[in-house]
Amino acid sequence: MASFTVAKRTTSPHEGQKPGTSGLRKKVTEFQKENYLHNFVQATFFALGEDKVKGKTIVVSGDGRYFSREAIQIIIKIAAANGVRRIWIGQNGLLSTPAVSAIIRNRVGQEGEKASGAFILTASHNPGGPHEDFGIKYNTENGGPALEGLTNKIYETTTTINEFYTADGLPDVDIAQIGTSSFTGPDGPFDVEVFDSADDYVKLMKSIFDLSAIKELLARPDFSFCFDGLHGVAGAYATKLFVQELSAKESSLCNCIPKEDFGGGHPDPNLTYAKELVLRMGLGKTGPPADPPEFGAAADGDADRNMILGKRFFVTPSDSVAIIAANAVDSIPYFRSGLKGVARSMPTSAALDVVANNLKLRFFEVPTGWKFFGNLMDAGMCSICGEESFGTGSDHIREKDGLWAVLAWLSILAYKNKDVPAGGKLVTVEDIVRQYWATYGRHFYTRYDYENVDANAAKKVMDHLVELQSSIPDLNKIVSGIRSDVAGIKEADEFEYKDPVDGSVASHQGIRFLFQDGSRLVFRLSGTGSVGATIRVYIEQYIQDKAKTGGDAQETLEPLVDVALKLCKMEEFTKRSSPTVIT
Ligand code: G16
Repeated sequence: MASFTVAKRTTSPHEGQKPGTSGLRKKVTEFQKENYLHNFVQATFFALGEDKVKGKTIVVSGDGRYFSREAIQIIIKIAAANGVRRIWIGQNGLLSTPAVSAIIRNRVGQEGEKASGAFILTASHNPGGPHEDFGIKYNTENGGPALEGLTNKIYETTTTINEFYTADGLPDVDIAQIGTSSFTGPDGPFDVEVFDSADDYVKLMKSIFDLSAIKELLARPDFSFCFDGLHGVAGAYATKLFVQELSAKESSLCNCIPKEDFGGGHPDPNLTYAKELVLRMGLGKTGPPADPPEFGAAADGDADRNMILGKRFFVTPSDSVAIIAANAVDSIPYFRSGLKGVARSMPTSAALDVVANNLKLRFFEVPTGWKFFGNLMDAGMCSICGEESFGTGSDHIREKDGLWAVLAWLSILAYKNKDVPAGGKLVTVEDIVRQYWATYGRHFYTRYDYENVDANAAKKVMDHLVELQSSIPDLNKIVSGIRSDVAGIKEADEFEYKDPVDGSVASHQGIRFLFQDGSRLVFRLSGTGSVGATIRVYIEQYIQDKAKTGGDAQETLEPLVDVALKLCKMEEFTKRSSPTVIT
């Protein structure tokens, strides 16, 4: 058995290691700088403290993007030198973000051990490759991303770090082979265990959903299904889940081989980047194919985001979470005894609020960032939550979950069609959404992203918006000068959240303009980009009149979009005449 010694290496701080909305995301070239990753990993161990590190089991894996393999070996050595007892790794270093959360919460090792945390190696939906993005984040005992108390401590430590520990004599571990590699160090034994990436996760999905009902749906001659893995880590789960468990045809999967550069694509499941799926579902600009599938879905690089499509039909993420919440108790065995509550992030449309109000459910509005749902779930206050940024999930884990969302929608479709005989009229995704709008009203919604904007220009936009809020009458004069066909503003603020469980306060979480008719404009800076600043503008209008819920979203929202862009002086400050992405 190979043995290692602990070496102390001197280092100096790297600037800018402050974790964003979900971890530290930078260009690969930044991570390749001398000791860049080492500093961050050691700072995390210092911030956690010895009692959360020594003798513990830690998961290390991710979406398999470029630089992951080198990063895993570096982390193994630093972990060993810091006294970690055991590292758990998915085969080839692949584990989706939701699977990591499930493993922390549920996996029990051969000696009865459980993981105390995880380094997840991903930059999520950002592209991968030598000149693209890499990322790392730490998840804690509850399976969720570290809260701000810990990430701030990690960041502070990175600003003063002057040494890290590494295991000298520890060879690189073969992460392609399932099995355990054992070593000895000054603290005793150290093991690296490599296991199948999908087993734990598939087991969890089987305990949540009625897979036989979904299997029956997929077997119907009038139903067809396709899933696009965008060459992210979802591919490591899709064949097992959809083909082996649910008997879907292999041809229903596309881009399901995980690649370190995501096949050169942008692994972001939205109408702009999931091009192949969008065309296949008949939503492309080049004209619909002969007969698109009834249901299509995609997940992002680390498989925590999802996009749901029907035949020639897009389901907005804000509607998706509201529809799942409205149908969960009937369609998904896990929720059979009722929902504890529901939650959404602040910029997500208020569709979920209407469902919560109708079903008399507890409701919470949190800042952007999945970590903010964790305390609510741990306290048994929330079952289902979602975000406009293509994230949906439940308290089965503490991350959003792309494949869970796909199974949730298939469960709803299976339930709605359970009494529809072969040859009868299939209830489609579009039928479900239109029925939902007819019952609850529709929140027309769009988001404009201005990516890689000069950071000073972005600051000017935000400062200007903060200033505008000081007088509502003055604000309304400006608004009516821009468009006379929009309602007046009744309230404006900078969103602040007080966590009802631990009382912590998160301030400056975006600027909101709330209109008399329930419309909303929200402006915030993204916390997930790796270069410059990204300004996000969220535009929403609620229409209850059944006769009007079927309209085109961009057309309906045009007056509010006009107000939003002129109000913030987007073009004047940023010199951008149009957004990079519209979702
Ligand atoms: C992360 C967070 C989400 C957030 C999203 C976008 O997702 O977990 O909660 O909504 O970023 O954040 P921002 O608007 O700050 O860019 P992911 O999928 O990137 O890990």
